[in-house]
Amino acid sequence: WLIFTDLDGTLLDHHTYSFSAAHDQINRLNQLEIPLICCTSKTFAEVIPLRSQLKNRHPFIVENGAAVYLPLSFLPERALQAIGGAQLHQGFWRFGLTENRAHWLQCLAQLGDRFKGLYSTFTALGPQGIADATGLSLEQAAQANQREFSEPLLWLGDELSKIAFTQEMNQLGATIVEGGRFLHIVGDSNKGKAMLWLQQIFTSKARHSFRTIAAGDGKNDVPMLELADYALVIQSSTNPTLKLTRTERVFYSEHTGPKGWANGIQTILSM
Ligand code: 2M8
Ligand code: MG
Ligand code: MG
Repeated sequence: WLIFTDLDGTLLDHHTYSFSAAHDQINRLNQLEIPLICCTSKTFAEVIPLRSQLKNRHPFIVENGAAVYLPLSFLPERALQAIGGAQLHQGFWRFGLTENRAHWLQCLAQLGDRFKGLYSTFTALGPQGIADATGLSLEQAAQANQREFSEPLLWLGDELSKIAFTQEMNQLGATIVEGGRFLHIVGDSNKGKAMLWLQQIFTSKARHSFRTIAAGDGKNDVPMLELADYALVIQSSTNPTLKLTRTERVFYSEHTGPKGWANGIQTILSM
């Protein structure tokens, strides 16, 4: 098994960011040596402290699939060279799968004043603004703002102008992904593509295939929920429950956040 999990609203409570209700299930996965792979909108700087709280040593995916990080010892030098594109980043190998943050900020700048006042970017909000919008501490908000490959923004306008904005950004090569609170400007990457990319690395390393579970609660999780062998859709406390195209091997959690996650993972693993 490989388990790919979203964090906010899935493994972490949407409001408190606590994973205590999933604590026992996380320990069970560690005992069973089932890799728990964080696949999140969060940044590298946010995942590092969370990973140590979770006692997690596995690779992880950040910024909605824009980059994959591997621990330095995860692959031998030869395998890294065969893949290509690895960059050393603060004690990890980073694989960027899309353009960087500066590129997406340039695209926004190209729109000029047309959507002025209808959104506020993370860059404009700054740590205090991000903390106010999310309930994160100032320190955590600063980590959320250390983005490498994407730019989240708070949409302040109506639905129609959001559609127009999305179309214009699409024409510039950007994709607009909805998270729990924010719109994320990303490239051609998503959580599903990054999951398959990393699954392939695990498969070549182990020389056997894995059954995969993806768990998530938001629209940004749909690509991985559609592609994994088993999908665990977590009930959201703020948005309508996701609808997937697939009907086979999909589980809908009975509870929101980490409680729903823990029960759902247990159900799937015991099948
Ligand atoms: C943002 O991500 C969530 C994910 O659903 C959202 O869009 O609401 C990201 O900026 C992330 O870095 C941050 O930690 C999170 C905080 O709620 O918001
Ligand atoms: Mg989520
Ligand atoms: Mg997320």
